[in-house]
Amino acid sequence: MKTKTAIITGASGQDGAYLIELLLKKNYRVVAALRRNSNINSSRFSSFGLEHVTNNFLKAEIELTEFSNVAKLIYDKKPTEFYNLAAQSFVKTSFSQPIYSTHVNSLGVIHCLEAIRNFSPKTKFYQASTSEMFGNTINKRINEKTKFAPVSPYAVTKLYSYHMTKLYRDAYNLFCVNGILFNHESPLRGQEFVTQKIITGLVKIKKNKQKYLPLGNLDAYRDWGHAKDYVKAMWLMLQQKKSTDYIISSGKTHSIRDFVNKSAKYLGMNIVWEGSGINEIGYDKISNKKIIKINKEFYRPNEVNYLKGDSSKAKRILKWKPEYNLDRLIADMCDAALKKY
Ligand code: NAP
Ligand code: G4F
Repeated sequence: MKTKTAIITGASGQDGAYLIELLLKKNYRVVAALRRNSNINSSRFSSFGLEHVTNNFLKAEIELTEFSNVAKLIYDKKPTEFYNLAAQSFVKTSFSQPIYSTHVNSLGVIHCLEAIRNFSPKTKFYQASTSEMFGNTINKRINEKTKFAPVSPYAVTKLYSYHMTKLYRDAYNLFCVNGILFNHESPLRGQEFVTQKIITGLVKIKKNKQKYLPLGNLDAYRDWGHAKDYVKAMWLMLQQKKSTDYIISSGKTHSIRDFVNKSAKYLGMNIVWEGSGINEIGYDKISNKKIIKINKEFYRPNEVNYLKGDSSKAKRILKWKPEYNLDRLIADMCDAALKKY
């Protein structure tokens, strides 16, 4: 059988690392598309023993906002599959850098689609879409038919790309898929995202390397899964006969406060909350120390208060079955942080 080639943009990110590992196990030739200065971040896939380029693991330089970079890579490699994971992915930064976020998350995607249409129309395209596009859907389970109502620049940039991906599928008959993924985390999650920030902070406090953990809105709810499970869904989406869009989620939702309580419990702490709003404080009953403070800086101008997804379609068609629940995810992240610090 002919070796399949996959290009992965955002290869130095959390999902990139897990997807590289998965595809290499499936005997793909993987091209990790990286920015020039992504080298410092290639530590993520180095953690899987991928230090050096081999016949099946190649690296290519890409800046998604440069059409010539994207076009040349697609023209040269004519990949079987193209996973577009690159993005300015931090919602809070999209409020301070909306134009830059649009360049990467919206124009970057049309660069990929145009290059595929012109130079490699048989390439199957995966777009990293997001649950953020739905905005506020209080107490509703979100499925592929739920109305979009984005409330951040990030979500708007991603919604443009969602529609373009669908348009290229419908108008040009290309194999284009939107994976609409809910929050997924792992030991490789970036330090700025709330789950990693909480776990790293609590571990450092436990080891006397940090005094306080400053947080923002504790009452937002997120539907969290493990990145390792979610990249399997990405791959499955591109193995189908027909291209369509899928929601990938755990189907359960928890507040940031729940996540703090559960992580603290796993680490042998017991948080008691006192006060409210900006004056709320978290004490550890075991050490009798004040360890969590609220800081306005971590609030956003607009918030998605509640996310809960319904992955029935992915379970039915892709036979996707996640292995991790929230407790296992927290255990995996805490164990990794305890080892690291
Ligand atoms: P991540 O860890 O933040 O990784 C983002 C990647 O994009 C990094 O490799 C980064 O490279 C690359 N990148 C950023 N700007 C670029 C540019 N201009 N040109 C080329 N590469 C660029 O994100 P992730 O958590 O793995 O998420 C992967 C994708 O899924 C993103 O598109 C994200 O928006 C989307 N998504 C994530 C989640 C989630 O919960 N994780 C949920 C739904 C959707 P550098 O290392 O050089 O910065
Ligand atoms: O971890 P977060 O920064 O993730 P967010 O905003 O939900 O976005 C992530 O998931 C999306 C999918 O739904 C992806 F598309 C996106 O790329 C990214 O991966 O924040 C989660 C929640 C927010 O409600 C935020 O307001 O946690 C709240 N939060 C409270 N304190 C905080 C903090 N978030 C961060 N980052 N830092 C805090 O101190």
